[in-house]
Amino acid sequence: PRPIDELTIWDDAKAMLKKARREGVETVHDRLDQQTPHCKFCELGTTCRNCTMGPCRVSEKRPRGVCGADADVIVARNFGRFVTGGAAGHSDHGRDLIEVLEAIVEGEAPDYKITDEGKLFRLAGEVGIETEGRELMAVAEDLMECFFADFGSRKKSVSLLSRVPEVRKEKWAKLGMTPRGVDREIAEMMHRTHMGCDNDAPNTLIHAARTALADGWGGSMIGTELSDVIFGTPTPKMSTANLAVIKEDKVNLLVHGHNPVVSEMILAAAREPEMVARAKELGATGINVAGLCCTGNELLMRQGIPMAGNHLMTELAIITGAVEAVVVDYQCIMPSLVQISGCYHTKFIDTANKARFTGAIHFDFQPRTAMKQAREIVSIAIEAFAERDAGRVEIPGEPIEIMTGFSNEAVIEALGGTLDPLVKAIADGDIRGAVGIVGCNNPKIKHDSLNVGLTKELIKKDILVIVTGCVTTAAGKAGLLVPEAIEMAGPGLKKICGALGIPPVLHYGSCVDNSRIIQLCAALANELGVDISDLPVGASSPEWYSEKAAAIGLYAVASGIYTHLGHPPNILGSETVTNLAVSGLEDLVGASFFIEPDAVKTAEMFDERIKAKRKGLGLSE
Ligand code: SF4
Ligand code: WCC
Ligand code: FE2
Repeated sequence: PRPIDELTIWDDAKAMLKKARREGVETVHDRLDQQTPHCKFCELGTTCRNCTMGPCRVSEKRPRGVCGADADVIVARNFGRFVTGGAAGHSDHGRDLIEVLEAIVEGEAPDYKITDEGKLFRLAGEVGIETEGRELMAVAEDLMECFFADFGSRKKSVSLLSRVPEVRKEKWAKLGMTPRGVDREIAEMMHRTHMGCDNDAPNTLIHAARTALADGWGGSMIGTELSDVIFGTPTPKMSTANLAVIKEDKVNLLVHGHNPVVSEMILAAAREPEMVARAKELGATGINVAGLCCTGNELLMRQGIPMAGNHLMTELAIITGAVEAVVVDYQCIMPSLVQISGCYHTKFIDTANKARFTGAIHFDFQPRTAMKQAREIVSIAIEAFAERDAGRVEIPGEPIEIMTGFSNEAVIEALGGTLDPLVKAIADGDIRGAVGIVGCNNPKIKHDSLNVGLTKELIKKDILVIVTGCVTTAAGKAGLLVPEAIEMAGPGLKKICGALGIPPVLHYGSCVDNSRIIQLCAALANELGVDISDLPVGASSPEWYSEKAAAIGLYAVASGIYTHLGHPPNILGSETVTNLAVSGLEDLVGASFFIEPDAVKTAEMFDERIKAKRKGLGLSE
């Protein structure tokens, strides 16, 4: 096995990896070793399994599959389906929020309510629903219908494109990139990539971009906005992160996955006095709900609950031996968590019929019965406390302080109600530009080394960083999510963030909340009367692994945002596809991807880009 020091930058992770080796518990790193080297064809994207005349693997020696498809076609199809998997994940999550809104409107969800009524009315106004003098529930019903229709096939474009600058929409229309309906684009990609359909790589990629845009400006954005409506729009607050948020004297319940519909209810149940009383009867001092991955981000942003870890910490959290239950919904949940839970007293509980895990305790979590089910789940966690083996508990380190809760609404409020102060700070060069650093961990990359490394490099250059997803915990553990982190930033950021009392790295939420970032970009572009591609901004996913991250990257690029990936997707087997991704898209949508595994070089690339964009806007470098 590789030395533990090479696997991660964190002490808490190293301590648990040592414990895992001591206790004979297998982790993601061990399995990566078993899987290495990977299949070369698959790495290049030149393998096709789309029909049973194959499977085919193309190379210089055998350049066409049985049907005649070449590497360009095969790579484009594979990448198209890959992105579509991600768009489907985010968007189906968004749909679940519409279904909860529907249940609220129909009076079928007694445990949920509309928390941010103002936001619901604002949203309705944005998509052209009459709000003047109307009842909340009537407007909510119209909004629910409008968003459901965004998933269908009869619209010319998804409704929240109302936020996009006209010039950008014209570009999309010309290219055939306008997202019409979320499910429609997803289904059409499956059609196009069936044998004998779209056999022109650039054409397939244009549709991949359209599908990604349906995610960013459709499914994800609806997910974010309705989560705010139902659970409240985030406001700045303090919390903590790392494995030490797990408490030796408490019942520890970790929520993992993405959908706040489940985790919010779990948290509410865990706060009930009867639940706490039962935990105390069993000798605990209380119940501690902490987060993993994105449902953790959701609860962190809105409720300030602590974050136990990101993607590569999920196995390690259980290895502390102090976790009574892991409650999951869907996405990014390693099935290995079931086996690791089995090595301890930990109960592994799944809650979604569309994401079941063999060996888990299953709940078919429904809006109508949410609180009752949440109580049952929390009770399972509490009772498990009695089974904990104190001799196997090891919780490393001390929790690190973080600041969270930066929705666009909160940011605008902090700025005094308009974007003007932000525009001025950018014009003055105090904030030279902004980069959203988002996404995952990948065991092929030293855990969080690039996530943290790039963030630090950028703020030194007075480039504001916005983080979401699993980069949140990385930035937080590195001490970058507190106001004091301005000491690590350049003079301009130090001045502006210091005056506002905010960190130079802002936590903007979960992965679907990347929609908040593109919304902010669109608002800035509209304010300046330019296209998004004219802004001094960028996006990065340094340690990405998932289909969803690819969808996010592609909707960022298609929206006009220069986007960095720390390692390439499986497209290098086609020069056409690779060239399009890293340069050709620039001519089409005004932005492209760039691939760079080094944090310092990446920061320099962003710096150059931001200089050029500032110059284009007539600003000093
Ligand atoms: Fe092979 Fe073509 Fe079938 Fe793909 S679609 S498996 S390349 S024959
Ligand atoms: Ni979003 Fe990436 Fe984390 Fe999963 S939770 S691992 S997609 S960043
Ligand atoms: Fe393969």
